[in-house]
Amino acid sequence: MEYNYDDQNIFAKILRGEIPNKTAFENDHALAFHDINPQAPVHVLVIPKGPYMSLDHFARDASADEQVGFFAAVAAVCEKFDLGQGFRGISNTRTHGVQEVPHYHMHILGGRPLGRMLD
Ligand code: IU
Repeated sequence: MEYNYDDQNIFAKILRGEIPNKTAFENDHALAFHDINPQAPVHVLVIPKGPYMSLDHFARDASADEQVGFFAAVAAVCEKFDLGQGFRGISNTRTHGVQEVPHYHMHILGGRPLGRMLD
């Protein structure tokens, strides 16, 4: 699926430093920051620095270095917030997935038992 990345989305502005964020971790290819409306004791969003709208676009179009950097950031967040008892990684995608911000992000939720998620 082709797509037009909107560089005015809120996470693009965060990446450019135009809007502040509460950074949890950063490397060359990814930024992790605390969600402004946390749904769990730990609720961090991990985003790639490149212009990818969704999980499938990132998986298809990002370079190996970008993908490794992104997942290194996911691992660093899990380590930093002591998520050894478990967590949930979610990437809401487009309309059916109720994605609100059109820049790929993975929610990392943890710090308490999360229950089943079926919807
Ligand atoms: P999405 O449905 O997966 O696209 O959810 C977007 C998330 O981004 C949601 O949990 C918001 O609370 C969060 N967020 C944020 O952390 N900072 C912002 O400035 C905005 C949204 I707008």
